[in-house]
Amino acid sequence: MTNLPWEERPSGSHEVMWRYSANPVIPRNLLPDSNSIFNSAVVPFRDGFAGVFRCDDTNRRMALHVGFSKDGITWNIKPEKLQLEGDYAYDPRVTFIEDRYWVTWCNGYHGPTIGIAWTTDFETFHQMENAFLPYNRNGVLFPRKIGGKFAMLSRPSDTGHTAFGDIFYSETPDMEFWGHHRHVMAPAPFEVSAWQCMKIGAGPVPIETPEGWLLFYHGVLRSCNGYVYSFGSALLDLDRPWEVLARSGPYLISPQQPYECMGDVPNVCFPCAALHDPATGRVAVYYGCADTVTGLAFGYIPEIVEWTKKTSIL
Ligand code: BMA
Repeated sequence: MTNLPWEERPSGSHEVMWRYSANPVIPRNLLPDSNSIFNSAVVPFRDGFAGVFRCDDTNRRMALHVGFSKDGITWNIKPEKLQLEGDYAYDPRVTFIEDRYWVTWCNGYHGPTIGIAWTTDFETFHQMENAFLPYNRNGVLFPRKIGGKFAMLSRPSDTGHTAFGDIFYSETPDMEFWGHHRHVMAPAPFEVSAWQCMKIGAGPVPIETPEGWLLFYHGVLRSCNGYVYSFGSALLDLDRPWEVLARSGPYLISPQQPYECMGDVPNVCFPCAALHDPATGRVAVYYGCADTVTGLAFGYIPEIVEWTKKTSIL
């Protein structure tokens, strides 16, 4: 994929990942009645990109909307929400596996759990059964079968603003019956890596590299002023992804810019999607900023992999 949104590392910068200079790329009021558009997922589609966006409306109802873009930066988001079974829908991820696009999201069914649907055209969506019992969030599919099964990372939680959370792995032969649950990662000890010491959750669809699955994940610190969401990276074993090979001690991106520090929920950087170009190693990560707008950050996969190993806290 050569047409991914991209900007080179600013001269003089030593950051492993850097922000797009024109962030945020999606304003909160792109739709006539949107309060905020953030924590959203995009994939290559036809000669451009398609996405499933978290749009909270001005009733503050959470729903998913489809959008299309030629360049990954300027988006045409449909004003109609996706019709899905569930009390609410938020924090989508989209994965292409074999012959179709799979959407996972946090679906309201007696509390949050993981909804699943597939589409081939981003017009018609076929909703499956929820993957798990409530309560769960951050369901993220791998982009191919592993050991002959579809595989998902998720984060069991509670009904509220969960003050705990580990990442688990589950698999299924048919996208309906899930099992073989494995523990992947717990929050880090406070004195080792505090940005990820309260809870963690998978972000974008993992990226396959020769060194393992590159996983961007968010981590939460509880400060005296509330939760702070940053993101870092881990490498998971290609065949046994519940085995963590490396895990960054420092964060890659933490809330520092005004649009990340100010908004409906201050101090949140929450990644849900990544576009990458295997030939050049470039990666563009879409992340929700302050639960209000959507931003982009860039990096080179080989550099991020090396940095993850070099800074690993394992
Ligand atoms: C999490 C989810 C995310 C949100 C984050 C920060 O629990 O609700 O959608 O971005 O909190 O508010």
